[in-house]
Amino acid sequence: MKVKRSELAAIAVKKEQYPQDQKAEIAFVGRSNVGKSSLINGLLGRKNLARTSGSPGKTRTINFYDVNDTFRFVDLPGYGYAAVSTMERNRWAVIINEYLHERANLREVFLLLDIRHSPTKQDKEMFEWILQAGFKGYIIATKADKIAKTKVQEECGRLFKEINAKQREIIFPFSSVKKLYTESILNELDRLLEE
Ligand SMILES: Nc1nc2c(ncn2[C@@H]2O[C@H](COP(=O)(O)OP(=O)(O)OP(=O)(O)O)[C@@H](O)[C@H]2O)c(=O)[nH]1
Ligand SMILES: [Mg+2]
Repeated sequence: MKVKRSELAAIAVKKEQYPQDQKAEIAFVGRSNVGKSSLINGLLGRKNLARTSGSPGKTRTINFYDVNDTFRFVDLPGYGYAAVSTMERNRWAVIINEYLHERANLREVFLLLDIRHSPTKQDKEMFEWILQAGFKGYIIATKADKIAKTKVQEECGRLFKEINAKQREIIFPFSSVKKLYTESILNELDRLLEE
């Protein structure tokens, strides 16, 4: 896939604010700071379309990005960010869950995991939900530039085991800093949008 056009289509916290059409949507979920917004920028070849930050809790709304006028990437708030109040965390959880559970446009959900860390309880629960909801269970191992290139496959294998995945082919490494592995993710997106 070649990304020719990308633009912010909507910012939402409740479903009345979601775009009102039938475009297929690909959503990215994961812990705060794992690299969801950076991944979207990387795939789109944009520097700062999705806002990123060194401190967790940057994305607090659902941000919809139109791609080539044919489908959308959906950037969600992260979970598991300890430094905000319980009330704020619950508010984000409601925003995320309402989108994931009720959005008819949602075609696939990608779970992002930091390649250097073990999945948390929340990561495992999210992955279980993704599979049980009938999605394929794509995983993206982010920040792959932080480890040696020769270790990337091994660490992907470890993450894969720790999250209890079953098909070897659905984990992709990614680095937004070194712009590595973008092609394979875009190719997979092509395939799944054609289905
Ligand atoms: N080294 C490295 N740093 C990355 C990579 N991806 C993201 N980061 C950094 O990680 C931090 C968080 O990135 P974001 O993309 O804002 O993370 P997020 O998952 O959208 O975070 P929230 O919006 O808070 O949930 C930023 O400082 C990024 O520069 C990567 O592939 N490699
Ligand atoms: Mg973000």
